[in-house]
Amino acid sequence: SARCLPLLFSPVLRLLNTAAEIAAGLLYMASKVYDVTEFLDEHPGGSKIILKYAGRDATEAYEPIHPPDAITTNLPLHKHLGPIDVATVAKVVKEVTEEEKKIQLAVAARPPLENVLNLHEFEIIAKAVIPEKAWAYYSSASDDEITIRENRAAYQRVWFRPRILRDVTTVDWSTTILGQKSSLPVYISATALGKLGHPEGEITLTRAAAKNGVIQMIATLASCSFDDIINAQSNNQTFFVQLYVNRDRQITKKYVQHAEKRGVKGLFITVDAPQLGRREKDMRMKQVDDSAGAEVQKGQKVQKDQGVARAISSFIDPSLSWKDIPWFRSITKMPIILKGISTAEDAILAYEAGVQGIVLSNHGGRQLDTARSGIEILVEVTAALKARGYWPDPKFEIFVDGGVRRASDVLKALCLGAKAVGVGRAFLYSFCAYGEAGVERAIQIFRDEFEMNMRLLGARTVDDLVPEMVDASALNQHIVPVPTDHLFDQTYQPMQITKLKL
Ligand code: 173
Repeated sequence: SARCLPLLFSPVLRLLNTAAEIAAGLLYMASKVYDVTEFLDEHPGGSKIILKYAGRDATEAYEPIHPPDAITTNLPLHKHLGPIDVATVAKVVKEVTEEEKKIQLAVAARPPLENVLNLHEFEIIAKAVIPEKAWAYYSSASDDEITIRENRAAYQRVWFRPRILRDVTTVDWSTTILGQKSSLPVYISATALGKLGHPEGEITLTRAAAKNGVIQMIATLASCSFDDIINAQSNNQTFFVQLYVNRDRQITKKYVQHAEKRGVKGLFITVDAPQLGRREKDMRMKQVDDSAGAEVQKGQKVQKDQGVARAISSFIDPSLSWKDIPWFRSITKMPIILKGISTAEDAILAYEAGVQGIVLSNHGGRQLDTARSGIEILVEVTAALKARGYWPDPKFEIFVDGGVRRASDVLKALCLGAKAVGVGRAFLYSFCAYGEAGVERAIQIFRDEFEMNMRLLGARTVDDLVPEMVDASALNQHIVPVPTDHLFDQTYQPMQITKLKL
């Protein structure tokens, strides 16, 4: 089993390093020693935490919050110093921090799960029970965070045109996504680093999804390893996988082919993140964490502006282009879906490239700020594809994500031509707040909302959801006043200005 330690006084290290280097940070993990001296300021979680464990066993602190391959992808091989006898390494005496005490109180103060009536509420509860750093990473969006707010506002510029007297005794919102059965026209979208917010991480999604016939998209940078998630499979549940394309295509090929071999039914290639957006809440948190500064780093030129996500994203290949699509087609038979399309022009190119679908998405507002919302893009995309005779085409599915908190949001997207909708943060917050049970509750809330809204809309099945059921004429007018979104406004955290040392 894994043991991980940053190292101060191990005999092995003393042979290999000067005292200064050792003080700077040698990590022991999985019974191995790593020299992380030069990595200190790149560390997404700040240097202080590494220095705290330097020279000691860091396994327990490290494992929950890092993707399984974080070390191998981020630390050059020559910094992997070798194996160590764990018995010779000092343990860190774990004291309960102020933050941990606060979290324990907040966990005890959570409302009973049945009191949670909507997906917004998971967010406010999650904020109270997860470390500040996790909240900063999950909740952050890029630049001025205009797009993340627009993702909510856009749904409010779409109004329903409900039909009546249609015998809605039974309504059925189940569907198929890429040919796979789904009990909801919603899939769990990829979000990274689930163990930052809950000790079990993304596997909570897996278990809840299995029990409820929901499809989970596994993130390349999930905290739980890909195989741990697949191994938890039950009820013959369906998985998709989200892919960040590595500069080293052999790594990507291996990952994709392994996913296919393990039965994954769709490859969602992220195409909107050649570089990660600036998420200042995430970056700010690291400033706070590093405010004491690492003595050994004084005077050194170091990159200080990396948040949690950016610091582990350097493997992502910014050279990815349309020319790569045939290669993906050649290495897998899984349906290929491009995740992060923002214009009709690119939707047409995607169709012509022969992929099986697209996700109209702005990456939860975390990439290009003031990029438009998926629901707005949907209208121009379906019109452009139709005009060329490309769509409707059962072999080309259009998905939307970003800002979805209600079944009514989903129904609007389906009316406008989406096959299904991705929900990322809302499910993430549901497991941060209550673990697996929270995810089940979130799914139950969706079911209740679908039942009511479909009855009121006069749609018995998803096939009844047509463009005539919505008025989307204001969707691309960005100055239309929208009704106050009270729940979102209460959960949304305004950004903060850096502190003056007065
Ligand atoms: O949005 C993200 O945070 C994200 O996609 C990501 C990318 C690289 C590393 C971690 C997360």
